[in-house]
Order: sequence, then C-alpha cells, then structure tokens
Amino acid sequence: MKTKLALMAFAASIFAFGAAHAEIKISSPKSYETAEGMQVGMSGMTIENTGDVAEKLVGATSPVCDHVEIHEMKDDNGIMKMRKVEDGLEIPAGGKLVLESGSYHFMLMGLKEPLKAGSTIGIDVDFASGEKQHVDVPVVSRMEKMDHKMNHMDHHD
Ligand SMILES: [Cu+2]
Repeated sequence: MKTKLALMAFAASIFAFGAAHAEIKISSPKSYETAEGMQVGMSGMTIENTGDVAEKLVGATSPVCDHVEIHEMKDDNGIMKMRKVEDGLEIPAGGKLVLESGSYHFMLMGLKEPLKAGSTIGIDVDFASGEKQHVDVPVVSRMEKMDHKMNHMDHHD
C-alpha cells in the first residue's frame, strides 16, 4: 500500500515537472433551461489550451442525462442542421474552442428531468490525454439568450 502511494506520488511529480503538456482552462459555462418533456438540452463553454502541446476534446458526461454528445450546428442552405462530432475536437497549443448554440456545443441526451433556470448542473469534460475536468454549469433561461442577442448595449451587473 505504502509502495503504491509512493509510486503514485513519483508519477505525479514527473507529470507536473516533466515534459510539455496541455493546460486546459474552462470558462463561461452555460446551459439552457428546457421545457417539461424535452429529452435533450444544450450546453456551451469556452475551452482554452494555454499549454504547449495540442489537446483534444473527446467527450463529456453528466449525471443529469443519459449521455453527452458533441454536436456541430451549421447553416445548410438556410436550414440549421446539427450533426454529431465523432472524432473529437482538437484544441491546438495556445488555441481556444468556443462551444455555444449555433456552433459546436454539448448536447445532453436523454435528460432525466427538465433543466431549470437558476440551477447548476455538473458536466465532466474528457480529453484525449486522459485529463478530466469537472465544470459547474449554471442553467439560464431561454429569454436570457434572446436578451443577449437583442440588447447588446444593455449592461447587466
Ligand atoms: Cu445539438
């Protein structure tokens, strides 16, 4: 047992002071409230790689739904279409990936209950390196989304 702990500490120190690695910072997490009976929810966040090697977003999990998919939303001849991203999304060293509605986003599939504005849900974000980051994601109202688009000059504190 002691040997195992010592080995783990040794491995951790190599990781911390050793070779180049990706450094992931997640900001602006957000999820939108859902109506009663809706099976899916949408979540966005900004994932920044401040490290010196590329990292790849490969997926996420959340206790509020059955599973989480990475989606891409695209304008296809005037029709917004979503498709599932199968191979993950690379975030180059020094790069940034913005997940938001209308672009890449997380789709929460098989919601266990409606997402309520004002509440917070947990999403664990997984990367190809094996890194996992827990994110507390506030649920905002649909109105807030429209507000944001329509009143850019409005200042909210
Ligand atoms: Cu989607």
